[in-house]
Amino acid sequence: MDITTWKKRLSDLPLGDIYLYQQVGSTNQEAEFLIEKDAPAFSLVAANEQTAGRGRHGRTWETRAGKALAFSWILYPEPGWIRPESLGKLSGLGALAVAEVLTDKYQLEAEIKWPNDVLVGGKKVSGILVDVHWTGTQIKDAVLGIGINVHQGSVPDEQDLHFPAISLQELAGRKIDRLDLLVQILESLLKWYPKLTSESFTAIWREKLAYKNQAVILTAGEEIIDQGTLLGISEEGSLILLSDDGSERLFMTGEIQLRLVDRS
Ligand code: BT5
Repeated sequence: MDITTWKKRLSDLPLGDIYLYQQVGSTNQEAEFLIEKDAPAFSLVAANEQTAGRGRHGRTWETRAGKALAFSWILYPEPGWIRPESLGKLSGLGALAVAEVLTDKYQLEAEIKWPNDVLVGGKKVSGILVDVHWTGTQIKDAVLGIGINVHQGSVPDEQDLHFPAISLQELAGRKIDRLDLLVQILESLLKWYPKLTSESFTAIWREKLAYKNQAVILTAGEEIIDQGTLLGISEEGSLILLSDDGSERLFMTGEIQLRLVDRS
């Protein structure tokens, strides 16, 4: 990562401050430190390598040097798009921006595996991690972290994965420029963020939802929470499941993991 070139190009976008690192523990963690030092809204934190990249619920996310994109976007409640009831949509925002770019710019059929993964051909190419910080019952800030496997060699060894993964380069069959990809995704984030509470946002998110009308299992850790047919996403971003007992249920992001039922 040539920090000078990256900074110059990224400065054309309406972001806050731009923080670029050759190596950090986690860009989401770094964003938290920068928020404490009053980093402005829409600041970007990106790294060439993460040594302690974070997934959800204490899991890890691998970002090998020079192979992937790992970045975090700093958001504050003003000017009013993030509210407690729209927080469930922030993972969707990240996933939607990545999926939209993969489809529009790289001609790939990208799908969103609720709540936070982007899949192509059933394999994970990107993961999203949203960290929200509160002051009492008020949202103080939110950090939207996005990791994307870009080049060959970015995908962790199979034994370290719970779910099959792939790189964008393997999918696209051509060389990918990480800076172009980052700019494209930021443009999509900037476009969709003001529409977070609009119906058009939910509509396109639903359109890109993986496993629609398929049999799925919802788990939390080792525990099966529910099983049924995935119907869609509610206006607030909850998953709608037609449970096998016939009732329709809503699930908020929380600890929940989703997988297809293997009918083979
Ligand atoms: C995620 O968690 O998918 C969220 C990943 C978010 C990463 C970004 S990078 C920038 C920002 N800074 C951070 O520190 N994090 C964010 P989850 O659904 O919990 O998936 C984690 C699981 O994915 C792990 O337990 C591994 O099995 C697998 N995994 C780890 N690294 C991977 C990779 N590079 N590609 C695909 N799967 C991976």
